[in-house]
Amino acid sequence: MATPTFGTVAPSNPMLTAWVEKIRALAQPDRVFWADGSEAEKEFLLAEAVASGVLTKLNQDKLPGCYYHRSNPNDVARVEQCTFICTPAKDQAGPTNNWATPREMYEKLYALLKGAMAGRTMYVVPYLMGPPGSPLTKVGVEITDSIYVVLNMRIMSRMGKVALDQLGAGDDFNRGVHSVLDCHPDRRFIAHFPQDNAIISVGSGYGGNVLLGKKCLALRIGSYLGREQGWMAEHMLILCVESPTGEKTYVAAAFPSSCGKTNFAMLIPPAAFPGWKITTIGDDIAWMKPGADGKLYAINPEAGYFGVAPGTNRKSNPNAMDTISRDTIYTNVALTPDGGVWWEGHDDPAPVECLDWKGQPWTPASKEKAAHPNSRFTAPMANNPALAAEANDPAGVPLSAIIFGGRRATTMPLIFQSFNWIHGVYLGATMGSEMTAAAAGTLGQVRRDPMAMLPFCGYNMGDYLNHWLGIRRDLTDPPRIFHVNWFRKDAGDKFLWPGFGENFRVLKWVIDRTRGRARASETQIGWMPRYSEFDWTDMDFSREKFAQCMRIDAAEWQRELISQTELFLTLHDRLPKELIFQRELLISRL
Ligand code: GTP
Ligand code: SPV
Ligand code: MN
Repeated sequence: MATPTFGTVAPSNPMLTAWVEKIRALAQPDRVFWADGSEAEKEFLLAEAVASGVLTKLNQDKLPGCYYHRSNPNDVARVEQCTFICTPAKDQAGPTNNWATPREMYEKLYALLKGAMAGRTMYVVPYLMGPPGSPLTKVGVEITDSIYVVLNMRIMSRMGKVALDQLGAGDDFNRGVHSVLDCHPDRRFIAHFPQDNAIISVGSGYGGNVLLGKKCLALRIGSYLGREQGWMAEHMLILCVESPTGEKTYVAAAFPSSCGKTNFAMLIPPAAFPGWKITTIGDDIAWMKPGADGKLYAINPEAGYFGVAPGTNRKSNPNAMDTISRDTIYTNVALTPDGGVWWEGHDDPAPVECLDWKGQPWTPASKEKAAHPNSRFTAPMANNPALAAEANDPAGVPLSAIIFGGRRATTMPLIFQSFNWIHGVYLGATMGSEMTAAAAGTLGQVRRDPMAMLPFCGYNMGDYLNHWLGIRRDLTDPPRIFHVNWFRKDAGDKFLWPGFGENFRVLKWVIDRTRGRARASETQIGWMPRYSEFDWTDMDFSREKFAQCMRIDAAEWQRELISQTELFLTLHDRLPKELIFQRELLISRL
């Protein structure tokens, strides 16, 4: 029997093959591999990745179809300082992005790519962001010299033939080029060329830097295209709340990186709410567009989850634990002697001995963490027991609510509702959050992260906020906007709110508000629930504790308003007047 050969069939689209030939001639790989997304190809690539040491096969009895990867220790998170928006004029990228001219950046990166793939295979990965057939869906093609990227892209996107079919003979696809080069921080650039619908990423092998469909296309390029074409690309989960009578309410929520989107999207209501169910449409990205009926419709452009491992366990997120029990790639977690995985906050007790994320022997006595705080799993969304049928619906889902929320030890109450759309946009625009391990930088420091999009907005942030206000014109039934904070702490540095599944009590008030059946009191900062408006069945949470979670502290708000000044000054020349007025109104109310 002839040995099957993989990756040898080039597609017939001449625009695509001409571009691939241009990159091949530049990067000089030993061979070109055309990915078709088939199961047989997956097995072939997995075997190759194991043979070359990129992946380790995990214990297949415990974790069928699961593999393990360690990244270079210098390459464990997104790198905002190396991320560029390349436009002819600086003010197109705006004050919150690193900027270079396209000409300058192409020149620099083509020089780095010259001969860079010698001795390597160049993979060509066609993919869809969005369900096949959706008017919002986009085609991308990623050229990469990383087999790890190919295997992750086939989980995170609809990859291979399905994308070539949608592209047909057309030229409308995102052109992405990725090379790990020598994985040196000095030669690490994530460059976006919005006007060319193109991306070049070099010098990294990690997640958001290299899975180009995700943050690069679906958010940075997507947000740019969305403004031109009348839609929005947002760093949001999408979920469906189903009541015992089968009533469905769709909610999107923007929390900054590592602030709870995956957990909220997979939430299981407490036992005290029989018949209530939450299903997941997406856990990280939403593409949203006003529909003909004046509602805001959202799709999840992704097909998988690239989720934070630490803290994920049977109690905090059972659906995630089921999702990652098979067909999953684990990156930078700890490897146990029996071919299993472990991380801080796993259900299993710390292993007596294991290898940490750097491959070093680790015991519970070790001072370092066994798993990197930004260690991740890549898993197909089809594995999620709570996957919503709507996740594959080309029409998307009509949103009733949008929730903003950051990681705030102080100031921000558990929940409040904006007075209206403009006030809601102000809440999103001024959102603050403590920095997490998802990006290289200072942990714990509060920074302004408008709509959780600070690292992901592909154009001028002032124009972006104007776009948010402008979208309202196409909505006769806009989603109501809310603000949450699961992370407020007491004087002893303990979280005041238990979070996770108990967040359902907050979510229930949100959806009841959108349906006009929950009460609220008007406060200086927005509409807030009283203690009695929450259903506390089976939860021991006193009036006093709730008051602590909801407290509006004058001194804290004074500091909050002062710290917003910095953002407003940064954005001053394009900041919408509406937001300045909202701030003035808030000051006068306080
Ligand atoms: P990205 O994938 O980086 O965009 O992050 P994400 O927003 O999806 O964050 P994720 O749900 O993975 O949560 C990140 C961390 O926050 C994990 O360590 C969780 O355990 C923790 N977390 C999530 N929800 C809650 C909550 O309600 N309360 C508390 N205290 N921690 C939470
Ligand atoms: C985030 O940082 O918001 C992520 C992980 O979702 S990454 O894909 O690495 O950007
Ligand atoms: Mn994210």
